[in-house]
Amino acid sequence: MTTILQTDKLKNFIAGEWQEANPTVAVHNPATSEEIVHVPLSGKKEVDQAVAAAKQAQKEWALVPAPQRAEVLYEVGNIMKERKERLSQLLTMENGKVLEEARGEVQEGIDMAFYMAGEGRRLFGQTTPAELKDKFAMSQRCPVGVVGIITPWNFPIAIATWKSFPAIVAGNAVVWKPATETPIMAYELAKIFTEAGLPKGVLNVVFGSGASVGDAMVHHDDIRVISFTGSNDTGRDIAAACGRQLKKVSLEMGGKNAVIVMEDADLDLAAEGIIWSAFGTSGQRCTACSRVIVHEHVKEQLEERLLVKLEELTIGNGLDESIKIGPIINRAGLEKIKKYVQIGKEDGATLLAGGEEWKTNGELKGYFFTPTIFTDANATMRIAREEIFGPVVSLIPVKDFEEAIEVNNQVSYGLSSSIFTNDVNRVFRAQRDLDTGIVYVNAGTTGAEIHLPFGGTKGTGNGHRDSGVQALDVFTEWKAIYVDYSGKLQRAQIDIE
Ligand code: UN1
Repeated sequence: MTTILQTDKLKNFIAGEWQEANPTVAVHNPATSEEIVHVPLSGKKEVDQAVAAAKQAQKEWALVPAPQRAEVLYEVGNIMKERKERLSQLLTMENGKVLEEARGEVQEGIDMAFYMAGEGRRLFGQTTPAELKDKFAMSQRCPVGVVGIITPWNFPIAIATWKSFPAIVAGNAVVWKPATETPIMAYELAKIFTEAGLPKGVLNVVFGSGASVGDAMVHHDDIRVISFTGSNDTGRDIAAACGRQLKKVSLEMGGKNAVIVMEDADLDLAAEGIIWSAFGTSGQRCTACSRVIVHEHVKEQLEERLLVKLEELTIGNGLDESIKIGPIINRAGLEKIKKYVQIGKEDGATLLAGGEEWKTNGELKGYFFTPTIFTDANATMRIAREEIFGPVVSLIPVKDFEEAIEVNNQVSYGLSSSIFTNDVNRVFRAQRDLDTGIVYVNAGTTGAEIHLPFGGTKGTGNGHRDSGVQALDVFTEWKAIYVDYSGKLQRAQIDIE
């Protein structure tokens, strides 16, 4: 590993310098349990240093014209393109997702670089008529200052780009806490930013746990925005702490996403969509399909098709191109999945396939779980309500379209949903009535594109969106500007003729 990474101990990136911090903890490849690098467990001291550096750098950065700020992002995109294969290999090593998916994730970051670089020449505000004569009115986006981003291990580079690129093009400086399970993508991205010419201090990376680094960021007076993707419990704590400080906070906290399969659907296509969105990334996506709401008339036909397609899923080390299903991130993740399978059985769902840890004959020492399908589940069961974050999907039979929509909307999350049908009227009713931030028609629940808003309703978030032009709303303040060129005092709402 040292040979590819050229280091066996990562350092924080503060004020443009690599700074050693202690103690450190080992990071393991989840497919092999092999130690790949050590990462610092920093604390408040390092956060304070990073925020001070960011605050200093942001003053200058905000004065750089946005199209020039964007030039750095174009360069970041170019370097990421050149290094796509290296980044993908490293991503598979630290996260476990199969190489094809790792390449897809890196591509998502490249797309975000060019998309947000384009914003350097937009960042549109509005001009609007003023209500008084000889008066001009406009609104403008302004940077907020120092922003804190906290990113998860399941998309360690894509989600980081969704947050850091809009923040940087808008003229903010960033303090970033990546997940300790997947620090290599942060290390690589910080190096790329440096080579692309980002001024020192505009991006700072502080490695460490949520309890120390994350907490220090959330409570730091000079961090004006927190953008977080991660667990629901942590997100709620962050929201409460930010609320007390009147700090802007953007949260994305997962889903309990469903594919609806109506009786008129193309069942082969539906089965393919379900398999990909339920078992891709071993189900460790916020957008993963974990419920299938199926019309009772086609339930058995769908089950048959799913079982056939399941046979094609090879499990193993994602670096091997023939593998379709990689490992679970760590022991705790695996234990959680096992626990939910047990709960599903106890609650009376029927186990159709999988349901157990995948044994590796001693060759691979990682954490693997077989793709698992429950059937005849109902909407009240815990496996149909709680986020499992693993390759487990539950079929819930329903009588009609109305019931399908109701079951979809019953959960406390609202990230993604999907419907397979060939009835155009149902398509339009579904896209109106599905209470999620993302809706797919005749496709699974994963695969969001970066130029559209990413996020959801209810327990998934707090109304903000990652990616898309909407991400700029998180990292900018609106300023309304009035210029009176009448040469006299004109009172709004009063001096109207
Ligand atoms: C996530 O799981 O948090 O839509 C992100 C998708 C990917 C991003 C997932 N483009 O599945």
